[in-house]
Amino acid sequence: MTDLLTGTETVAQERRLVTELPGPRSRELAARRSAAVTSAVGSTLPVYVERAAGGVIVDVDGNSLIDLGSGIAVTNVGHAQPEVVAAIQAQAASFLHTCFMVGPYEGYVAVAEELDRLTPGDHEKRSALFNTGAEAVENAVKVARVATGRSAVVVFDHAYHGRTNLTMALTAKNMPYKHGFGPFAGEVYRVPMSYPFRDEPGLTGEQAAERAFSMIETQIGAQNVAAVLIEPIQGEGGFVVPAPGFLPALAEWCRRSGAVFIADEVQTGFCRTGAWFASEHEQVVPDLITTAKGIAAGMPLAGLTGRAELMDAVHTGGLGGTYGGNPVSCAAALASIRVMREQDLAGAARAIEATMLPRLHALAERTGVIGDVRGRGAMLAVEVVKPGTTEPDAALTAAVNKACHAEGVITLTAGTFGNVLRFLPPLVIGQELLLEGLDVLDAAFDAHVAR
Ligand code: PLZ
Repeated sequence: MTDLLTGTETVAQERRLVTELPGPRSRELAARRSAAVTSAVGSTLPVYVERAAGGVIVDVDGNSLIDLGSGIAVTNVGHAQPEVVAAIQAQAASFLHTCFMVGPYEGYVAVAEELDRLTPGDHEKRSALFNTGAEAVENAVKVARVATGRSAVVVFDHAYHGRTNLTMALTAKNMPYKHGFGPFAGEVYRVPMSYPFRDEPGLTGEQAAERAFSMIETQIGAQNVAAVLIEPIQGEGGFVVPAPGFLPALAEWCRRSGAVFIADEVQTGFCRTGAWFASEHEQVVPDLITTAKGIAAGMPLAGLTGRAELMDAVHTGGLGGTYGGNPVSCAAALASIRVMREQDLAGAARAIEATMLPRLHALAERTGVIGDVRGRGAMLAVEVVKPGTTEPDAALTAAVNKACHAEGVITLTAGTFGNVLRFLPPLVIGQELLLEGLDVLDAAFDAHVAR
């Protein structure tokens, strides 16, 4: 079937396995790949993609897989969303690139207007656009340093902010992100995160924040801190939701200390957690906010948005890049944002939570190997442990993950200890498809948990 609007093939929203996984065409491509592509880049799935739409990915052998990963929280509006595809096609037919620093265009301005409007807080804001989440984070640090005249950046245990040199320094986990790649950028200080499942029981968000402040004040000095940078819900670190009160306390400490509070919403942004941005769940208003991933449905685009006086503290020409805010990416972003608004995808994320949470809790109850079920909206996870303990079980996590893939359901892992299974379905996924994905997950646990 061909979609009349875009000319793209539509894809049946179903799980259908017609070969073993990987099938023969995928195996052929895997052989070509290993002769051509460095083994330093890995892939989660054993199959190669031919097309995708909505909540389904079809591989080169004709197998149809349920996507509970969204290309790591990117295709929030669904794969190949027709209005987004049409916007990309129309922009591609007009012009592909001029470089905004050379020949400016409306799309960039319109995306900045949307970001200024949609991000938390009704203060005067300005935005700049980049290509990747890591680039947005790097630029947030640049802005904070110029605006404060200070250099120290505070980050948290389990944080993930990217793979460039500065963002590797900001990222917590050694393997695979940092190992052997140092020396890393300086003036980065790590303090304890609020991690309710692993903190002493009963530790409140405010107490966890105090623990961080005392470390900042003794080891760095509040007057040296340019920025406190945090993911409101940690992504790669394992969907860690800090205890209530933690984020507001950090924001308040920054206000008192003259430091910039930066929310990295690269993974949590754009309706993923049931709100436009995860900071909203605790009415936190960041000074700067980084966005990427879900902003443009798969086209490379990232944003940095914040208080006008901070963003404009940088000298003209101080921020930029050849491709930042590419016109095709901007067209994709504007169409995606329109779809999110018109289809209330924040509400869709909350509906996904309402479907999934009881299922995940029942799974935990039945299997005894899930120590924690957590997340918000369509950003949910289970932390897999040895029964009755908090001891991570990365081997079981990997086995269940692989079993899901073999049955045509795309799941992802995360976590400092590799023991978190995370779920990031496209927000438009159909209820039946989602339930079928959960059935497969149940069966994968049952097959691997000893009784
Ligand atoms: N900040 C919060 O989640 C990207 C990375 C996967 P880029 N997360 C997925 C991997 O193994 O590389 C991410 C994020 C948060 C920043 C980033 C970086 O975004 O667009 O990958 O640079």
